[in-house]
Amino acid sequence: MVRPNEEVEALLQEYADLIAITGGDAFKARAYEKAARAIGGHPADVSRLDVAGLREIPGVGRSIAEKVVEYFRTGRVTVVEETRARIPAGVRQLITIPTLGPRKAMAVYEDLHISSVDELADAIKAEKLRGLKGFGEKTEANILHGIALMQQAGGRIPLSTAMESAEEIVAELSRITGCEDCAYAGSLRRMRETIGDIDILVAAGRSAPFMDALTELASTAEVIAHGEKKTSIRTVKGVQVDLRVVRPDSWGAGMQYFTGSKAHNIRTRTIAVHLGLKLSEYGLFETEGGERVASRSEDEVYSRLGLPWIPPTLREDRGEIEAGLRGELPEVVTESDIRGDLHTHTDLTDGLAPLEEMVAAAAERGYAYYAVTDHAPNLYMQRMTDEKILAQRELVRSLDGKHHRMRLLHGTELNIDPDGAVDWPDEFLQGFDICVASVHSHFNVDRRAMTRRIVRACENPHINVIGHPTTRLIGKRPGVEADLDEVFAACARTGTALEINAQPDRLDLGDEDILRARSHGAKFAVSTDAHSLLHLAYLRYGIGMAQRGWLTPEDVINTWPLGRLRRFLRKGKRPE
Ligand code: DGT
Ligand code: CA
Ligand code: CA
Ligand code: ZN
Repeated sequence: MVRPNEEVEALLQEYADLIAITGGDAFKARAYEKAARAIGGHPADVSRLDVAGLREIPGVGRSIAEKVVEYFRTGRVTVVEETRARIPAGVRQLITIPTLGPRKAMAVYEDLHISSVDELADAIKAEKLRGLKGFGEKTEANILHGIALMQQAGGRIPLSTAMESAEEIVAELSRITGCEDCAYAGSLRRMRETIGDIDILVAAGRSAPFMDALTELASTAEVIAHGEKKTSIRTVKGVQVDLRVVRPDSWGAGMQYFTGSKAHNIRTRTIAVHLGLKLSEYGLFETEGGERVASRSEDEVYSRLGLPWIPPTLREDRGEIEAGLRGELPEVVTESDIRGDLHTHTDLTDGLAPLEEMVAAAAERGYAYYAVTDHAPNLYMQRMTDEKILAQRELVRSLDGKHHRMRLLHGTELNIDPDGAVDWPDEFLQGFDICVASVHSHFNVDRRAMTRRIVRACENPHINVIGHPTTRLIGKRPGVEADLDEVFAACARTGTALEINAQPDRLDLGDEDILRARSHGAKFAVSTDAHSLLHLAYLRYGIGMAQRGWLTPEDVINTWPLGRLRRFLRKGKRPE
């Protein structure tokens, strides 16, 4: 199925449901349902059609066609957003139960005033749903199963989901009078790949206005605790948010404490004790006499402990304390060190945007260079051909240096087949400026074969980067079975970089693997694998992983000036 079509199908189906549960016109709801199915089953990619083209799909009229165009232009459809906002938060949370569905959600809300998942589970157990039309024993079992599924998946959420929610909440709370500082802390600030809950800190004299505001946000579905020191809510997406308000003079100590990790904090507290001090979320105090010696900034707190300020991404007790005490903390790579993206797609394969738009957006980010790496022929559904990629190369050459003087590299993302061979012969590969090579199929070959397969790709003189090296999908698919130490050593030996793929569901390599690969002396490319304009901004998550893997700009080839990068891409071959 074509991905954009699937997105539109889901969106129109949701809109049909929203119309139904807000008591809208039943005919209209059915029309949207029909159009959703027609678009879902349409063989061609609907993101490339204009209003006239869309209207040729059966069941798609002008108004629906315009919404589809709006969606691909702006990423949202105004009326859908507005309708969503009219549904009570509790019902929106109920709708997220995979086996309940919008109409039943509305029914339990209206008839039984149930407005949270927990209340619904309790009501089922107390057999309170038995009287409702359309609810039998089987439905009940089904709903309970759905709740269980949701709670399993709801254990930890992706970094990007948490980041989007947290940034919205921080922006809201920062607007309130009396707010001197507001930021997210916890595992989110440390950029862990998944987040248990979001921790937000506010510095202010009075806490009540912030605590109240959090419980009243449009995205708040449920209030778990509402107090003076701490308030916890659950959002409509099922994410828990903890808010603490601290006095401005203990902001630094509060941030240090609530950023964690717990393991890191145990180390800092122990150091404090050895110095005759006591460290808490309120500050650093003298054990005798209780005088406060540091609290206003994190810097002050660390400094009084004999440590430099430690980047949050390193605070996992993985050697950062020792390195800090010796004055040997790494200068970790930051987003602004990145000079270009080395793995991106266009609508020539499965990207959403044309080359010109991707290039213009990349140039806006201030990149010095940018690689276009569409899929190669062996990923059959992408229908790549020699002619198409060569025509693209012409276009790339014609745009080279045209946007803010950004230089373009023409590349491809090859498929590593089960033997370690790739799509094109050497003579053809020769023509690319950069080749990324990835495993996209046959994930289950045995460990030795998988290791040999990837090592062989590294030994190919044209392959520069191993894309998403483990192929894991966080929470969905484990990484491939391979002797990663052997792979990492091969990368270091052959001058092949390991990708840190910044797509939030991949984050591949992850932090532990990066640390291992780095110990073998391998180099890295932090790339977005962007399939749309918006994906270019995923870079920050890849940078989070790179920092957690202690990487410096020296380790990351796309922080290097173009000349040095080009020498690396030649892999020891003589310049042509
Ligand atoms: P998460 O939410 O599971 O992704 O991970 P964190 O690290 O955000 O953990 P969370 O939300 O339980 O607590 C936030 C931070 O607060 C944590 O990283 C360190 C600090 N903290 C919480 N409880 C304790 C504790 O019992 N002892 C110490 N030393 N620190 C704590
Ligand atoms: Ca947390
Ligand atoms: Ca928490
Ligand atoms: Zn790929």
